[in-house]
Amino acid sequence: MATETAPLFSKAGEKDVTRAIVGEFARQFEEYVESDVLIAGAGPSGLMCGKLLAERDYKVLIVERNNYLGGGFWIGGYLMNKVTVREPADKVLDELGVPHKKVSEGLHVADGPHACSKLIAAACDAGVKFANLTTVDDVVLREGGRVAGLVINWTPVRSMPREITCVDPIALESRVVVDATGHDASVCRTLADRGLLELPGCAPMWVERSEDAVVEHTGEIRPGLIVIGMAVSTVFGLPRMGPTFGAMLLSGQRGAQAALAQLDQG
Ligand code: 48F
Repeated sequence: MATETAPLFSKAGEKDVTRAIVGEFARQFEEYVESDVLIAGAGPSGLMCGKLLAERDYKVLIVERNNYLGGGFWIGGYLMNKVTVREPADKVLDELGVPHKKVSEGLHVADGPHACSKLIAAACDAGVKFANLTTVDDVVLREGGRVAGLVINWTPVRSMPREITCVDPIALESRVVVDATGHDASVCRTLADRGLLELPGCAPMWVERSEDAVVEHTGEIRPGLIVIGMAVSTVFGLPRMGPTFGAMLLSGQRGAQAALAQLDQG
């Protein structure tokens, strides 16, 4: 005769699972309708910036159009998952606990999945929250041209025929907005489309110039709007750098300093 063994798992059923997801999602979403910092894009620059601001106890939400976080940091280049950083950004890898190898003078290599997952985990540990599968459509613009929030929609809405989905977006407010959307510079583009900003696009690759230039140009470009990472190249017409990530990490740090200069004023 077969004997019944006690179940391994708790008795929570389907309705409990659904309630847990809906309840927690709605609670967090409502809480983050207003935050200190909204970051568009969860690539290396956005994650780095968010981590540092959340470590200072600021309320940070990163809006990411994909279902996965990390942007281009999983893959080094040409579909190969080794990422490079040039010194001095190897120190950031040390801080994150990412193993890396010095392969030539001033150049370090790490595993993309290891580096990217450590950075995501560090941002989560610091308290950053995420709205993924969510696309930034527009900005909230206030008096004096101050960027005061982001207009967002579910990413799938974009890929559905207009006659089926006429779904209005919703808006989130924040004290500071950061454009970390990479080459697209999606937030800045909403201003450029209205003639409020020039957007020359990035110049051809030149790694020795581009990394320094991106970090130097990182900062506030309009009241309330900070630009970081590859979006800086697009906005200032700087050379691209290809598959090396030191400037993304240091630009994220510099963007966080620019945000703190505003947030710490109270
Ligand atoms: O592209 P991405 O990794 O930007 P980054 O932090 O780093 C750039 C490097 O990966 C690499 C490089 C230099 O090393 O050339 O490209 O500047 O991450 C940008 C993130 O923003 C998301 C996008 O899916 C990606 O994860 N994103 C872009 N547009 C939107 C967006 C949008 N409109 N709404 C939400 N997310």
